[in-house]
Amino acid sequence: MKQTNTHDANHQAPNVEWVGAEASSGAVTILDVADARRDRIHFEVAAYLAENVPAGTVEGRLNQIGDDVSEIIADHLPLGNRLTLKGFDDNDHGLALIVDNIFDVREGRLPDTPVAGAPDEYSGVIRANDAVLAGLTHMMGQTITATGGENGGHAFRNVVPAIGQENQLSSQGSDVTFGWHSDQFGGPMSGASLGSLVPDYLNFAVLRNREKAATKLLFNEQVLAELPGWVSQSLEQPDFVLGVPVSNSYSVDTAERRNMRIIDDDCGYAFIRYDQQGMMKDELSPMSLKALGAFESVLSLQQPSVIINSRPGQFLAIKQRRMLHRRDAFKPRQPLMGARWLRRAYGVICEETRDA
Ligand SMILES: O=C(O)CCC(=O)C(=O)O
Ligand SMILES: [Fe+2]
Repeated sequence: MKQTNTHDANHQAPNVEWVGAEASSGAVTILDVADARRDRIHFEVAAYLAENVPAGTVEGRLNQIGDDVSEIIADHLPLGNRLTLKGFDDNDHGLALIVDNIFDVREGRLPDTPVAGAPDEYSGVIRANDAVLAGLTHMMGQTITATGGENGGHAFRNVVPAIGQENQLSSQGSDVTFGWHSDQFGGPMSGASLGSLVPDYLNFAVLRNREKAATKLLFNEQVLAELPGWVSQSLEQPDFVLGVPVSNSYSVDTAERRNMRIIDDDCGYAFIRYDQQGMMKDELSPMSLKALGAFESVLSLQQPSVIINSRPGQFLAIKQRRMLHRRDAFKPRQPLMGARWLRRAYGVICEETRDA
């Protein structure tokens, strides 16, 4: 049974499709926030920002802002919601969390979707939404992380159909399917050790999505259950080479990227380090190549575990150590100033990846 908090539910249920029903049992938690609570949160966050960060980006003081805004949010959410957010990381069965109706996405206030590049700093409603995104992640125990070689070092990434990148296999593409992958960095994350390169959480603020382009999730346990033993054994060897994601500017030539395990024990879970487009196959041993091929044919047969047809105003947090994700090709809405727009922030939480 999915857990749905109906306490404040004056909105239609978020659009979540359960495909691999068995694997998804209890995996997605959905909270819904009443308009009045959302409005009070945004009113207070705007006042907080006006006083504490009168100008400039919220990124410079994100830790402080995340802590402070998490308290503002906590003041206005029912106890049940607060406990769900706080306990989510410890809930082994919970893989994705949706908070409906938490961002301010009124069309008159949102700027145009930044399909041609974004300003270095936002003002107004985007700043407030970013602060709320940070506050929610802090309530969940996360610290937002960024890396110099990805997204210009910015903590918030605009996931938009960018002009000129239509065919790019990245979060800013659109015409092509961005296949199953887990996000990883080509270089060190702030607040985390180099060894892992894996942000624990992907967090999204959904600002626009009239295209209804879905975020599809494939739970690792669903994939691993389908793999023959020899394939998983081989994928657990540090024999694979993972290219640098298109959106990163790091070099592939680091020991970390050249001696990768596709299946890895990461903070007590079997993590799948994989990018359909990013695997480098030239240097692999015949055995590794064969195992990778077998893995990819299993992947190609999988239905998503869950399809999230995210709606504007939603917060979506996914435990990316526990799943792969993808976004299929879609047609951006014209004019592009109203096209799909998510703000994404990576979060770290796992002790092993924190700075020692
Ligand atoms: O656009 C989406 O739904 C997800 C894109 C993606 O893979 C990411 O932002 O990491
Ligand atoms: Fe991704």
